[in-house]
Amino acid sequence: MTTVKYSVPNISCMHCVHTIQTEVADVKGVQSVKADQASKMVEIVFDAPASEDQIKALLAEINYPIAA
Ligand SMILES: [Cu+2]
Repeated sequence: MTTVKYSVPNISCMHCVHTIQTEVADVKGVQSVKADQASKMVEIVFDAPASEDQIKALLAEINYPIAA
């Protein structure tokens, strides 16, 4: 099990939080997703077959790219 924490500057409201949590939770292997509006951070716990590259690509695709 791997836990990652990303800064996602595009989080601006509860709708963003909901979208991120729903989309990332759909990835096979993802155990939990916690997006936080105040800190603009997303914490994700996952296992194979999910990968960090896949999660990063998905976030970019739904318009919530991770801060460089
Ligand atoms: Cu929003």
